[in-house]
Amino acid sequence: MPVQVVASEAHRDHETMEFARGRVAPSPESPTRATIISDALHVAGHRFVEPDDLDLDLVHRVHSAEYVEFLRTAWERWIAHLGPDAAESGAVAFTWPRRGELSRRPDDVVGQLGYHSFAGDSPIVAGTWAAVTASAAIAQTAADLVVGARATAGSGVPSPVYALCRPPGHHATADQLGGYCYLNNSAIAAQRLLDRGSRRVAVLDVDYHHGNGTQAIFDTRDDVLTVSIHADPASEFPWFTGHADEIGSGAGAGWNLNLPLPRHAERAVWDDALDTALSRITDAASTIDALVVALGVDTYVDDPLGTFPLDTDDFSGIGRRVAGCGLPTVVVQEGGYAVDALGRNVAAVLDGMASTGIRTGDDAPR
Ligand code: OKP
Ligand code: ZN
Repeated sequence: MPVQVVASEAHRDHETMEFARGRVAPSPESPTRATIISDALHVAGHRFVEPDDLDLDLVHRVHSAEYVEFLRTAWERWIAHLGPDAAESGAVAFTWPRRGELSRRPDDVVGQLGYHSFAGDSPIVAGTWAAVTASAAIAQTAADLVVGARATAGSGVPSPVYALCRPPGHHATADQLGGYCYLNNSAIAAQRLLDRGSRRVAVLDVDYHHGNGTQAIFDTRDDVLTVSIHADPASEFPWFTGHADEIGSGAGAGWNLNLPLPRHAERAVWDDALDTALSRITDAASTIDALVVALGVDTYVDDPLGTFPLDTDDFSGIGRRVAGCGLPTVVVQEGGYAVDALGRNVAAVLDGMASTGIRTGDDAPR
């Protein structure tokens, strides 16, 4: 059964360099990633849809206005401040606020880059604003399509909608970029589902890395359950959060679940974590009525950034098990850097989801 895929070409000119593993090199978060996924999903016969215009009010419900304005203007301010030679690196920070000290927002773009980032791996280049707003618009549109399908599906569960987001978003907090993420597409999808009538949404983050941004954005809220399965931050990016004792705070206490796993965890261990995550989401007491899957496939055995052992069949299994929740679902693309396998791994997840026989009112047998 074909799945609706929301995609756009507007990410193309967001292409960055990264200082990592001892050298400056093209970022693994490349335009090619989206092309490879798109090609595989075209071949699989899925239905492509262009995103609607981005609703900036929606973005402001999960990001600060000054951060969004910073993202919009940082590139031109960087070049104006440092001259055309500064184009080569892209706009990137090398000074960050110090722990435990007051951190006032600076006036100059160089200082604001430190204020609005937590990692130096995500430069802002000429094409960044167009790319990040298109990526967020894709998440927004996918949520709208799921809501629209639910309205027409009657008692049936609508088919999942896939948001081919690039760059990814789950590391971006309300006012900081990092980990190749600028706007938090998964949080934007979750907020959209709430704004369109969901009472409580779960975000299930299966990327290899902790979804720190999504956790932070919804930390004090009980209308979004955030769940993340990831490599233990004691030895993996994003390093400082993602531990099991982070459960949310204030009204949000009990509404965050972290399932950190050791590097090189076995498939059975990962599977158990998914069971734990899905039980928490489908627990009647959770009253979840819609799901966002933050889909990183950097858990793949050959991923250059990961150490987990999942293979392409495991990804269809994930799709099947997630669909077994029976919830209206938006799948938002996060990481995945083994470009040769990226297309088939994403296609496998959608295939697994679509094979469970859950139908909308439209295509249900009558
Ligand atoms: C993004 B996503 C710096 C390395 C930084 C960042 C990894 C970001 C992963 N030396 N690497 O969760 O797939
Ligand atoms: Zn990742």
